[in-house]
Amino acid sequence: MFEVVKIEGRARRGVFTCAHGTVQTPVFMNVGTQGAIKGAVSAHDLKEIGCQVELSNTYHLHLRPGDDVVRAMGGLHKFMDWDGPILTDSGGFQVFSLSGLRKITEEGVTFASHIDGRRVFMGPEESMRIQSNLGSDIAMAFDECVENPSTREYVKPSCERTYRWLERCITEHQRLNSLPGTVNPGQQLFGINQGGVYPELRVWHMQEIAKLPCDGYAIGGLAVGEPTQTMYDIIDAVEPHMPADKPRYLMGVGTPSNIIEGVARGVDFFDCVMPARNARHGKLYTWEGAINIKNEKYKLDESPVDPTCGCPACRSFSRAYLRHLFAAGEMLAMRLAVLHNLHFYNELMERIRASLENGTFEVFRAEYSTKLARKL
Ligand code: PRF
Ligand code: ZN
Repeated sequence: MFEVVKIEGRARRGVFTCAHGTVQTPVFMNVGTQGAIKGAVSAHDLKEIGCQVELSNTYHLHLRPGDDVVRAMGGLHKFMDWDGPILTDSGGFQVFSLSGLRKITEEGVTFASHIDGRRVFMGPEESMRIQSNLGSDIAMAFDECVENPSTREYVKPSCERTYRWLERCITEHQRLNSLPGTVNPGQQLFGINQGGVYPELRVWHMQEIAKLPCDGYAIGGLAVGEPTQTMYDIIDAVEPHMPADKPRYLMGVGTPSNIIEGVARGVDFFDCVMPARNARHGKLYTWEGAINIKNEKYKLDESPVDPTCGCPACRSFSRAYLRHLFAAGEMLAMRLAVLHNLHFYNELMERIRASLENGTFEVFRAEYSTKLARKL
């Protein structure tokens, strides 16, 4: 269930309800690909840094430990001890970005596991069964994410097939939810828009999937090689055709300014590995712009990463100490840095939501969309 409670321009402040609670939107989902956030961060830490939704992956958990194992352990919520909302991606992206040789047919995709090279088949039904075994609150449709730019000759039949895959996902998802003993019978299903960088394919695909009974709609196939402005143009083209009463999710995006610009274009859900990945490389966000904590200039800096930040790292430790941990290759460096960056993203969303409530989102956007892109 989704309710839009405030609108400013095209930006929406909403409340999404699922089997494990309510989600205040716009929201950034924290990516825990394999049931943990990279950088030794557990589900318990996620609570402390203001995370609302945890995101895990069908592809990874199917290959290891196996979705049958997760199901036998009572589902992903119990397995990782996170009782909040979980969204699982379908594998439609990871199969294309991580696995080696792959063969796509109408049935689905045969690919080589990135772990041991073993051949695995995944189609819409397999993806739905895996996500049902994981027991996530939101399952994503099985799609093909093509890299940009791909030719129109490739993209057109691909997004037509992704449409047919969605029809199969819906049928299988409804069947699984009504089986006795299903881990999470309240699981919802989001469809995914594709169509490369071709506005007319994007709009056609969106209009078609909007007629199918999905609980929400995602825009996939962006932030995969196209210029940022092209990404914004595609969102602008697709958004008017997305059902206004359903949540909208921009997959795998992005930087703080991408998120602000996405919200301005009517997007409600985001996810990205970037804040965690940047953290592990020492790139930390502040409200004045990003810093590289490994820089010599922080050697004797007693201030926290961001003086206004309430994260576990900033509450206790100086920039000088974090810089030292990075230089010494301590695992604690990763952990503190990841906690800070994820907290920053969650706070970014909090501030966006507050500005929407006050009717000052455009003021916020004008101040921060470029400021947060600065490198200090
Ligand atoms: N499809 C799926 N997951 C995704 C994407 C997609 O297109 C993207 C693209 N940025 C990220 N994650 N299923
Ligand atoms: Zn902090």
